[in-house]
Amino acid sequence: MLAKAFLISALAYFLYYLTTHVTDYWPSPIIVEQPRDNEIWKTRKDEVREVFHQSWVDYVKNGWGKDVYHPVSQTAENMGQNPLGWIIVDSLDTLHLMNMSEELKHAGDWIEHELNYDFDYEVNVFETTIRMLGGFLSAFHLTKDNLYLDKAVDLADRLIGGFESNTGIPYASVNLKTGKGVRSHVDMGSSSTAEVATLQLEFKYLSQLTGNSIYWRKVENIMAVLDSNHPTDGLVPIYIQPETGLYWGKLIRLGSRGDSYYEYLIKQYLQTNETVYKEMYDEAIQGVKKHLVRKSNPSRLTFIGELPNGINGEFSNKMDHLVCFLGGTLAVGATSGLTINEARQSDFWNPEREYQFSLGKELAYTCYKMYHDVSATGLAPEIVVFNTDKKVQRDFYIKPADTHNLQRPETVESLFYMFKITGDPMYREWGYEIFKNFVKHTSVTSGGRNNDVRYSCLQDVTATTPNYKDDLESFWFAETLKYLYLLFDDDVAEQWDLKKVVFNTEAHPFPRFDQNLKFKTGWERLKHTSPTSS
Ligand code: DMJ
Repeated sequence: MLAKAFLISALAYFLYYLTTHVTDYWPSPIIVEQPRDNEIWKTRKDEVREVFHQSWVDYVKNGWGKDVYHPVSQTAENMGQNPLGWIIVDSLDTLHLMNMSEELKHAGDWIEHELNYDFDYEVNVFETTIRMLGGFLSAFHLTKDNLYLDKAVDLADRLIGGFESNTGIPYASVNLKTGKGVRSHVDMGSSSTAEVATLQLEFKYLSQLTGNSIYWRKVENIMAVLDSNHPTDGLVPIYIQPETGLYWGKLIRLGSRGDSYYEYLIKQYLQTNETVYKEMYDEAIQGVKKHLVRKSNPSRLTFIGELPNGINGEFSNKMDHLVCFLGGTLAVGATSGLTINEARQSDFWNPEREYQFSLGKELAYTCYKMYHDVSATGLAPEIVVFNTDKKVQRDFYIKPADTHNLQRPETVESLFYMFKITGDPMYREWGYEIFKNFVKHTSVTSGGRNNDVRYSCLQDVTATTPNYKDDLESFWFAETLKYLYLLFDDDVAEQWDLKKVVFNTEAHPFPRFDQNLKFKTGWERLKHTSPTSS
């Protein structure tokens, strides 16, 4: 027994001696260092930056200054006779976020010396507002460079002519030189509801910056006219007539032409704290719950369908990828930009907010599945149709005309919000999976002028061989890569913090106005008498 104890202590001493005295001669054990979580996400964030950089360098080399770029053929053109800065202005704040200072300077110089909106050309009021005006305003917010504010004012003064209808509901387009509004050439001249109700953050911020009330008054009037239609359960048809201010047609959906009406209700509230918009939003979300939410079979994925013939018409199981903005918007609306734990402890927390938050979570999952379940690429198509038939064992199918992927942001946008609000790393993992699939299937690596790596929209996410669309949307730079970068980012600067900023629908961050509101809503909701529509 004694001998055994002696042997054990001798061995222990021997080992101790070896490790403390002869380490130089002893091979050190191979310790595989597991990268800490934040290192993994820093690496992944850098991967997003690298993809942005490759895409950007290719655009600079082969399409610089042009509004429309084709990354496969590496050709480019403008939409009109002169450039609008479509890609450059939309990308300013992402260049700033990713610390690409040389590229940002290059962009700023081009804007200063080459960009002039004084030409005879009709632009879409909404697209030009969210991308160009929004791009200038967030660039000003981040850099405080007056160049961007001056450009914003010049552009806004041209766009505002498009609001001069009988009712103040903007026409679809406006001539940049004359400031004259132009009715849509289709849909009986009506404008899209989402388009006229997605100008408010931009024009209100401009009023707040300049002290000029005109921008604010014009856009809040639109909200008053829309609300005076008394939409049933807060759900609005997707067209509106500028001359009468009445909704046109019956189609209700949260996809194309309807989407950001709902988004800007809550975002106007987040921006200015004006309760009238929160009231309208809550009403609309109640309407969504009552009329549009369904579960798929077999997995019971929550989805949002459409009502082609209005509230009392039949239900359609179709859901645009565009609807995927809603998950994140519901979450940030419910918590007002706080984390879920902070929000649940606040005085404002209530069952309605809890419902909105949980619906947001369910939708974010559904939208992730719209990527994950497409086996050929792991990328979502433009539109899916959900299955609610108990006999069919497939949650959704894709019609042949809807198989394309425009590298849209809505799903990764929602994952960004869900992660910031819940802190659950699962959302980052989902985002990374989607990012890797974008890299794998939308990168173009062969041919072209310089053989550079670049990224393109796809024709068909169900095809196993690359099927490029040869287009690059400016929101690839402005939104998709920005939200992915922010999703993986652990040190978000204040200028990007959800408690301090609200993102416009094109992912341009504007400050939330706290106490220093220069203007206030000047209209009140009217009592409902009878529903109106043309
Ligand atoms: C963007 O221009 C905006 O996010 C808009 O609200 C919807 N469509 C695109 C992105 O898909």
